[in-house]
Parts: sequence; C-alpha cells; structure tokens
Amino acid sequence: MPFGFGDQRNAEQCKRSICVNNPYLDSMKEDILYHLNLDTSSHDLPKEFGDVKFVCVGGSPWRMKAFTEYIAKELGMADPNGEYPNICEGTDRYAMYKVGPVLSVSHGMGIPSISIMLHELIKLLHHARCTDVTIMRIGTSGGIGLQPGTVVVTRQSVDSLFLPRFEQLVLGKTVVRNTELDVELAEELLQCGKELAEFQTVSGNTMCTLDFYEGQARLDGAFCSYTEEEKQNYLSEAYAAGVRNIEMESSVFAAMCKLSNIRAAVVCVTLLDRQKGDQLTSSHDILHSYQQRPQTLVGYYIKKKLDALKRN
Ligand code: R2B
Ligand code: URA
Repeated sequence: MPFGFGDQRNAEQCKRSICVNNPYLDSMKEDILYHLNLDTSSHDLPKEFGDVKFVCVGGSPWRMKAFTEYIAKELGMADPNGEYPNICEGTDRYAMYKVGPVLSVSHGMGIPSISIMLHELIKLLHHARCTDVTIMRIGTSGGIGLQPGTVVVTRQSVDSLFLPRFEQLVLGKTVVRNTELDVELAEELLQCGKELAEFQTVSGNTMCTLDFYEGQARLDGAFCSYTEEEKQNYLSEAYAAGVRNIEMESSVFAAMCKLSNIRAAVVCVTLLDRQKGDQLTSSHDILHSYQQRPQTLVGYYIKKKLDALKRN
C-alpha cells in the first residue's frame, strides 16, 4: 500500500521504505517518469527495480556507465559480453544502468537538473516498493585548502552563506529545507577510505552553488565584479566555516533524500585547490584518475556491505 511522508500509522514501514509526500500520486492511473523514459503502465517496476539497495548518482552519463562496469566486476557480476544497456534509452536527458542491487544514474549539472532526476528516481523506487535503499552522489568539486585529488565525504551541505539549508520556491514562496546527510553512512565511508588507503579521504562541509563561475568566486568567468583579494577572503571565510569543497548539486540532493527518508551521502573528489587557482590545468589523465576515486570508495563500501549481508 502506498503511504505518505509523516503518516504515523506507517512510521515503522516508512523507516525502511521510500516516502513520497504527495496525496495526488495514489489517484493517478499511470505515472509517466518522462525524463527517465519509464512509466508505471508499460513497465513492471517492482519486478525490474524491486531489488535495488544502492543507488549511485553522478553528473556525467559516461561516468555512470563506467561506474556500472566497475561495480559489476567488483561484485563478480560482469556481463560476459561487456554489455550494460542504458535503461533510459530513448531519452538523452539521463542515463541509468543496473547491476544486481546497484542502480547507477546520471543527473547532469546543477540543482535544477538533479532535482528533476531525483523526483522521478524517488517515485521509481517508491513504485518499485524498494526498501533499505542507500543513495550516494559521486562527483567532482573544487577543493579549499586540500591537495587536489582528495576525496571529501560531506558532513553538511551548505549554501553560499555557509548555512545547512536549501531554499525551494513553491508557489512563489520560499520553503527552507534541511540538508542533513546520514551521519553513520558518512562515518562508514570515511572508514572505507582509511581501509583502502589509496588516496586521502576527509570529512568536510560542501558548499553547493548555483553556478560554476561567479557563484564559486572564480576570476575566470565571462563576468567578474570582485577582486582577487575579495575572492580569497570569501574562500577563507568558507574554510573557517568548515567548507572543504564546492560543487553544484549536494544541497537539493541532501534535502530531497531527507524528505523521502533515504540514507544519503555525498562523495566528491577535489580537482584543484581553489585558493591556488580557478582553471583546471591538470592533464586529462590526472583528472580522469581523480574522478575514479569516489567510484573506488563507494564501490568498496557497497562490496563490503553486500559481503556482510551474505555472511549473515
Ligand atoms: C561538479 O562539477 C560540475 C561542474 O563542472 C558540477 O556538476 C559539479 O557539481
Ligand atoms: N566542480 C565544481 O563545481 N567546481 C569546481 O571547481 C570543480 C568541479
């Protein structure tokens, strides 16, 4: 039976399930997940997706396919022909891949893009009656005061004033949402970083901005109305507020996962130290190897969890 967020009678069930909070959903004859090219009438969503336990999301479709190939090998589930069909084939908005209990979905760049994908993904997991789902964003970011290539596990996603909140406009009014992430999951990921010991993994606040240039205090956009000194002061204030990296999706990701009761984490590698520059000057190969680090960490975590489940 479908149930809504905050429904006390189903509080226990809601703890393990995907909570949607929309009274209109139940009365819809069909739900078309337009940007995923999926729907409830031509797909048996519980059959196709009911076993999903881990969802990994990241900006680029290419990276999410690479993650699928990687996790398939790690879990001993590699396709003999190396074929991983894109479940969202037919749309070029997002790409989705599935290997056993692991779903991998791309979300594009920025809050509006990930927000559309998450609405449809959350409904997909709800329609599929998934339980005990963990979702992790694996991505790239600009670091503050960190060696490039460091992986940051987000403690809190903060806005440009360094506050842990996400402002959603609803009917012309601002609704402030909490951006808390799962503390235990973040700890477990940090522990995995220690066990892997292949690269630096740290905990820190992540600043989520509306754009890559002015919103992140870059001096190299098409427009710049501040000085280098003002930029440096802002980044120092961010550092003092616990910010260790900057990206563009974590706040709405944290807010929407919290509303739907999904355990969530954000794991991003830093591609550069923003106190030292703005442009991505490292070679393609170096940047590519950095981008694999969040995948490696999250892959290790998933394998560890699934191995523990098998033993119990
Ligand atoms: C990190 O990298 C992208 C911008 O280059 C953006 O999606 C983000 O959060
Ligand atoms: N992604 C961002 O949003 N900012 C950076 O500086 C690098 C990657």
